[in-house]
This record gives sequence, structure tokens and C-alpha cells, in this order.
Amino acid sequence: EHTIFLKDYAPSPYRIVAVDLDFDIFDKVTIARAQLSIEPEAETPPGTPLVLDGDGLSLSSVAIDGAPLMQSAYASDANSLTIVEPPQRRFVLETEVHLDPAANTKLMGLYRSNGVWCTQCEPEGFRRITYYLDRPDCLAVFKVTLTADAKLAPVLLSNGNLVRAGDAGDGRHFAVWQDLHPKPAYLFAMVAGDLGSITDSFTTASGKKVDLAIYCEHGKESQCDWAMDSLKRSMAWDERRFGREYDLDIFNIVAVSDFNFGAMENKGLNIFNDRLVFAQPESATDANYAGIERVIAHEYFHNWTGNRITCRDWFQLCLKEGLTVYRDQEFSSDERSRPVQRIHNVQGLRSAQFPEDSGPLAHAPRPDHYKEINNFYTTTVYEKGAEIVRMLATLLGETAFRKGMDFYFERHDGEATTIEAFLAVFADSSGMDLDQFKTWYLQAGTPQVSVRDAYDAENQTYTLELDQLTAATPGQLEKSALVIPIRFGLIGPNGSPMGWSSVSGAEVRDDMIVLREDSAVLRFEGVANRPVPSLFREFSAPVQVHADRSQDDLLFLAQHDSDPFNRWEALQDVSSALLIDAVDGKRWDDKALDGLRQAALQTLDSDTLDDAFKALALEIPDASVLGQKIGKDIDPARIHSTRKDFIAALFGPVVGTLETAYEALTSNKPYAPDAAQAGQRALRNQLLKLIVGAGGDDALAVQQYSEAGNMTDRFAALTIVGTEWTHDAAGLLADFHTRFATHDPLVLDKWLMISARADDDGVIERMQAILADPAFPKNNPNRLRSLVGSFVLSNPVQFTRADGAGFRFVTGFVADVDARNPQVAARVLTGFRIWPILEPKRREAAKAALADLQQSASLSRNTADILGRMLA
Ligand code: B3K
Ligand code: ZN
Repeated sequence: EHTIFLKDYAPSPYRIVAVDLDFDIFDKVTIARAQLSIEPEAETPPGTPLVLDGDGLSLSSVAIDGAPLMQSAYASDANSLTIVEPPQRRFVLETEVHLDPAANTKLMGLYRSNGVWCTQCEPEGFRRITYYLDRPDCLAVFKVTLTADAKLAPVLLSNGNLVRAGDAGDGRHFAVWQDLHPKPAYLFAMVAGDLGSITDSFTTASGKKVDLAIYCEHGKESQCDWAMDSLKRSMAWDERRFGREYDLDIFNIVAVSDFNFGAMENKGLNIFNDRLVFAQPESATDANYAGIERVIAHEYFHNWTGNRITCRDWFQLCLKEGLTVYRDQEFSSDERSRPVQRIHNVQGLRSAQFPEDSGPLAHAPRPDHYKEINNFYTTTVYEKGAEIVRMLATLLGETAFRKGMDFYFERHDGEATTIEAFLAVFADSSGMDLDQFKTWYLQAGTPQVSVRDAYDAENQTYTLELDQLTAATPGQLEKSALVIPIRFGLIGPNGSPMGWSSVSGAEVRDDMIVLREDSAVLRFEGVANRPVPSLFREFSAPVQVHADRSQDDLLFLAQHDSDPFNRWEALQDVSSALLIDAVDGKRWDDKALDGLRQAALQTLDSDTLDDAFKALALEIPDASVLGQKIGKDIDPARIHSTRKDFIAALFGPVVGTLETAYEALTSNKPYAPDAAQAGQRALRNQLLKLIVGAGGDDALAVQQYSEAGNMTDRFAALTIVGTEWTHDAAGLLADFHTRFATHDPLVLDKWLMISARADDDGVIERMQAILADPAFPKNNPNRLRSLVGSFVLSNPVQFTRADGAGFRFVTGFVADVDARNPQVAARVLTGFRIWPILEPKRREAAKAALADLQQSASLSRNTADILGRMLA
């Protein structure tokens, strides 16, 4: 298999200056004609062949400057077009290819979704449309002409501004779009179809009016309002927070129903998976609303971090993704509650990125080789990438970070650049040496930080001993020390912050320790009493902390820490410690449980904490997060049942109190998706989950399901009943299917998700029946992921069944889907990444299923790459 290495990067000997594309769209075929204005780079030796990328193309004609090429002047196959001896001056290469978008089930390049012609080009889809230098450092201006039947495709869209449109005869019409911002081909997009729309406008800080539109399937227009509202808030926020204005006269969004990813930031024409556009209270949950807001913002923010400044090569993916995730996280924090956002993000990091980073698929945020770039759109590149930017902001401070960002936009606007260039702007603008910091981008694995402390009352000295260690990861056995910013405080016996007269042993700036060595011993002098340390406030670095702290200290932090993140964290740590001991056979004692229960009730009772925070504070750590912490020989069934017993023991004695609190939160205000209302629902639904978990009776959940006035409450109740698989579950799921899911595919997804998550041995058979139904849309990524993706990620007990049935179900599914959509198949397969930490019986069963899959005749490069690394 072919591996691509970062060290082999070389600029192209030819450059494409301008692109003129012409799409003649017919029901059965689309004819794509490209006129590429090309010139050799100054250093290119005469006679250097020009090699263009293709993928599954068949060439109908090729000409240079209007003259058809002789057979001997070029070579072509499905995957490349070589011009043997191109002119040594600017010339126009003209090609024509015939495409069959309806047959494109990979959903890369030009395809049809629900009758609509649309494109997805990142990372390497453009080469499935026309022969091209399909690499992100090849920037060109685009002019695009679309011609199609006026009834089949009244809407014709591409990047940039509409320059001309009109009748093309024969019932056909055309539109010409021009994008004068040079861009790489991965940002190209076109859409043609019969679509409805909503429109609005936004006036930028400098007074330019931008026309906004969201296009969708007819009849869904009213479900686009929240997305539009989110877009306008994103545009205003980027001006306020980063001084970034939008640069075109038009910003279009199109919602399509078949899409491999969440959404795509094509210049001026974002294309979205419709699940991240449509929202109405009856069918979307608060989490869906928040997700739409975040992704609309994310794609919009890419206009500066990704489009105006793009990546030199795909190894630099994190340059645009990590940075843009950081920006969308900041947006959500400013629009909602900062601590609550932070906790959500850290939960996501721990449940997805940490397992990736400690398993067979671990890779650096900036990898140095790959076989299939599509497999590197990972939580490490995205979420760990965002954590790295966050640490940079923490180390520099708000003002210097903003100054560096301004400098980044100034210095690199219009370029395709690198992580090195990104770090250099901060080093140059602040004077800070970032050489060691760069290691975060190059090194895989979650650093483990151990903490020990001691207090010497006589000398009023407090010592804090810190060690960092990153375990070996595949292909990277040696690790070096990272720069770890530790935001912290010392808390005195009465709960207020404590000072010190001097400190030595490591760099300490205000409320931050900067750990640079493998280990450090900090000595704080002049500390009047034994302090309780609060470390990694706001989760200031993406590390696993090992600190052997007493339950008393943790409960003290839960009550007194001025940092809400660490208050939350302290409660999680208390539960985790008790749970992990119990899984190990050392059952909790009553005193410990009493203390935790009291702290939980105190949190619930507080008048200062908001509801969304309380909901999170009452959360019992997830089975997969616990498994990750245990780290080896895990038995997910045992973790799951221990966790259930724990919830019953912890909350059983106070079910009445929880019920009273639950009732008190009942509201009959009309639904609004704002943070305050969503927080109230989150707390009420958390209580419902604990009540059912503690008492075992699902009556209250069934009642909430029936009476719910919005999907958030209905789905929460269904989730509780459906995942616990209480005796009402099958009936409730059937009811949900008939009443809500049959006419709305996005609600069907909710039904599929819960169908996959049942804590019941019949779940695999039921999923097989769902997939075997001829009416099941087996090429739609959302449907497939809702069922099988949820099973793999959210039903660890059944997925990792000791008899191997869960593993074989998933590998069978992967083999089947791989032939049609390799990206979906490969993504689902990554769920196996936990297999090495399972107990031996499950581990063997997983390995056998993977090995069987590897025997399958023809796997895609995507799936073969994941499988190869999984079994290495
Ligand atoms: N940049 C796109 C990625 C889509 C490519 C998937 N293979 C989505 C985003 O991160 O904004
Ligand atoms: Zn992105």
C-alpha cells in the first residue's frame, strides 16, 4: 500500500491560475468541461510533464489552446492525466469528462442526493469531477457555468457571486458564478436542484450588506430559522471577537440529506448535512439546536481560518480544523454558559479523543504520514487540535493571543500554509519561544500527569511534586516532555484562596504553573495552613491527572473551588474512585456514599449554580470513560452493572427528594431553545434518569414521554426507557416509530439510535431486521450511523459481548457498506479501537472478527488502512 510522507512534500512544477468550469447537467449524465489556465513555475525545467489527478474519470477530449492533442502528447487513465511536454508559457488546457452523479454512492465529487445535484470535494473529491492539481496549495480563481433543465433544477448555485443567468433553450437555463478569491479545489462547490429557501441579510461592521440564504427541500423552510439566526450571530461574533468581516456579497447554505460528514465550508456556499440545519421544537432536541448553532458557526468561521488562509498540504489539516474548533467553542461559550460549555467539551474529549489517543489508531495532531487522508478527520486533529490552540491562548494571555491572531491574518492572508507558520506568528508577535510547545502537534498520546503534595506546618511550606509521562504510541516509541500550562489555586481551610510569599522549582505566573520538564518539585513558602490544591482549572491542558486525593478534599473542592470546572471535576473524581474500586471488587462503604450523596443534594439545592451546571454535576461518569481510566482488561458488562448498582445505592434513599425537585422544574412555558430553558430541561431530565435508575420503575418516564410538549423531553424519556430496556420499552419505541418517525427521517434517526442502544440481548437481532427491511435507506449515512454508529459507541455491553456476536455484527456491516461508501464503513470500524484494553475473552473475539474482515476479498483503501492499523 502506498504511503504519503510529509517529508516528501514538494511544490507543484505548474500552477493553475484560473479555472473555467462548465457543467451541462442532464438527468442521466453530467458533462464537465474544464478550461484550466496553467503556467510553469519559474524554476520548472522545460519538458517537465504536467500530471493532473483524477479518480474514476473517463476522458472524452483534451486540447491545448483550442487544438486537440495528438495521442502521443498525453497519457490518461481513470486516475491521472499526463501532458508529456506542456508549453513553457501560459496555456489553456481543455478537457471534457462525462459523469454519472446518480451512481456515485461514495458521496465524494458530484453526486445526487434526493434528486439534487451537489458536490463534496474535501479532501480529494474534486479529482472525481475533473482532472486537476487536486492539492490544497494550488489556488485559483473559478468561473462556473451551470446549465440544466429549468424544472428539474430551478436553483443553480456555485461559489462567489452570480454574474449572469438566463434561458438556454429547450426548457433549459443557465447561471454563471464567479469567485475571485483564489481557492484550492477542495473549496469548490456547486448545487443544482429544485429547492426551497429562506433569505435574510447581514450588514458587516464596515457597512456592507450581505445577502444570506438557506436552501432546503421544499416544505422544510420553516425549519431553517434557527440555522439562519445562528449564522447571523456567528457573523457578528467573528467581527467582535476576532475583527473578521465577511468578504463576499452572498453567503449561501444548502441542506442536503445524503452527506458523509457534518458540513462543508466551501467558499460562499456551505453545504450541510440536513441534520445540522433543520430544527423545530417537535422534532429537534436542545442538543440538536446547540449542535446546529455550533456547526453553522464552525463552517462560517472557516471563511477566515481555512479559506482565506488554507493548508499547504493535508498534513496541516489541524491548522484549519483545530483552530476553527477552538473558535466555535469560544463562540458557544460566549453565547451560552462558559463553564457548561467547557465541561461538555471535556466530556467529549475524554469519551472520544482519549480512547483514540491511547489505542491502535493514535496519531499526532499533525501526522507525518498517511495512507488515506479521509481517515485523518479525527477527534485528535479536531478536538485535541483545539486544545492545543487553547493552551497557546492560555500561555500567551488573551491580549497577546489576539495580537498573534491579528498578525496571522495579516501575514498569511491568501496563502496555503503550515503549523510552523502558525506558531511563528505567535512567537514573533509575543517574543515567546514556542519550540518546545510545537511538540504538542507532533506527538501522539495523552500525557499522564502525576501529582503528590505535602505540607510542612512548622516551616509553613507546601510542596507540590509533578511528573509527566506520555506512553509510547504506534510508530512513536520515544516521547519528549511537553509544555503543560497548569492553571491552579491553593484553597485554605475556610474555602478562600490562599497566597504564598515565594515559590521555586518551576515557572509560576499568577495562577499558572508552566511544567516543561519530566518532573518538577514546587516549593511554596509562607503558606499559613495546609491548602487543598485546585489544579488544571478550566481543564487547562488535555492530560490525564493522577492525584491520590482523599474524598474529603475532593468534596471540599466540590463545594469551595472558585473554578466551576474543578467543582464539577471533583464530584466526578469521587464517583470514579468509588466505581473503579467497586469494579475491582472493593465495594463502596456507606460513609463514602453518604458524603457524596450530601454533596450532590447540596449542589441540587444551590441558588447560585445554574441548572445546566447542576445537571452535569449530577452525572455519574460514563461507562466508557471509566473503562478508559481502568485502562486494561476491562469487562464493559461488569462496569455497566456496577454503575447501575452504584446509582441505585447512591440515589435510592433520596428518590423522594429527586422527585420533588423534578416536579418543581416542570414548566409550561412555550418552548425556546435558549440556554436557560435548555438548562432547566437538562436538569429535569437528569433527575428523571436518576429517579428511574434509583428506583427501577419507569412509570414517571413513560408519563413524561406521553405528556411531553417538545422533542427534548420526549426523547429524554424514550432514551431512559429504551436504553434501560424496561418492560415498557418495546411498546414505547413502536409508538414513537408510528407517531413521529415514519414521516421525518431525522426523527427516524432518533428511533434508530435508541433501537441500537438497548441493554438487552435481543438488540442485535432487531438491528439485523431493521437493516434487512427493503425499505431501509441503506445508502444514507445518517441512517446507517444512527443505527450502527450508536451501537458501537453507545452500547458497549452488547458491542463487546463475550460471545463475539456484537463484533461480528459490526464487521459484517462494514464489509457490506464498504463496497458502496468506504468513508462510512471506515468510520464505523474505528469503534473497535478499544479492543486491546478488553479482558482476554472479549479481546480474542474482537480480534477474530477483525481478522475475518481482513480476509474479505476487496476492501476499500479507507477500511483497509483502519483495519491494518487496528491489527498492527
Ligand atoms: N472541512 C470539512 C471536512 C469534510 C471532509 C470530510 N472527509 C468539515 C469541517 O470540519 O468543517
Ligand atoms: Zn472544520
